[in-house]
Amino acid sequence: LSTRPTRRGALIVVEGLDRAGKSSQCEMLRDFISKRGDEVKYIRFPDRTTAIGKLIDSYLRGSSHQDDHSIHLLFSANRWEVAKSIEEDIASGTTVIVDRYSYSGVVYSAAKANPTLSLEWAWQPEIGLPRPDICLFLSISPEEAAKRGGFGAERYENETMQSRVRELFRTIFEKQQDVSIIDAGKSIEEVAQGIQGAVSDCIARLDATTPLRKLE
Ligand code: Z5A
Ligand code: MG
Repeated sequence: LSTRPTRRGALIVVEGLDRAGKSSQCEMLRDFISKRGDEVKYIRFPDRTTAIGKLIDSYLRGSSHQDDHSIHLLFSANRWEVAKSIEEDIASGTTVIVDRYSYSGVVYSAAKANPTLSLEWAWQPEIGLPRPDICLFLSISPEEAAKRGGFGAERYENETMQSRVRELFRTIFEKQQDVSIIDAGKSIEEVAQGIQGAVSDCIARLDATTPLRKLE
């Protein structure tokens, strides 16, 4: 009988602006980790399938209105509703890849420049959520992003929002630890290689005694 404790999974977050290639890279990373022989799951926020997610979806599509604070708290609640299951997966050895997380949460809300919705206010409901072992920030210039198709029809897909979001991501990631900035303007394969290198290093550093931390 082996007494070796199960090696816990890693919590990997992929963040970035619109069209940075987050979802494409999350899928490739899932396949890469799976080929290494590790259990892996890929989830995304917002999770539009839950009851809260349906409210968010309708808001993003412009079919319903929400107060800025109210929609912010719904995005956060949408993470809290799966926080426990993320922790359980990690504890049982499954690596979890997350497409957008609390960082998108605070940045898009604060970008609305609502006088009572600061970055600090926006961060409060995120405190206590599982903290990523690594956050990959896919950085892309507005020019590169535009080559990948113009703005879509959803609520935040316009020039003013996107440029404020860009500034705010820079502000929060300057202070954040465990962030790896990836140049997402390169080819899909080059970006994937950069991500795989950063993730392999992160996984190699984890052992069964490194607990999953919480956002603070
Ligand atoms: N939001 C919020 O306000 N609060 C929150 O708490 C959260 C989110 C979690 C919806 O998010 C909105 O919710 C979002 C933030 C807000 N608003 N905005 N803007 P979403 O994640 O559902 O949005 P999305 O539409 O799925 O993702 P995306 O950001 O627009 O795209 P992406 O996932 O980064 O990119 P992609 O789909 O992988 O690739 C885009 C295209 O580029 C596609 O045609 C690819 O084939 C192509 N591509 C990808 N990589 C490359 C490279 N390297 N070269 C060339 N072409 C490429
Ligand atoms: Mg996406």
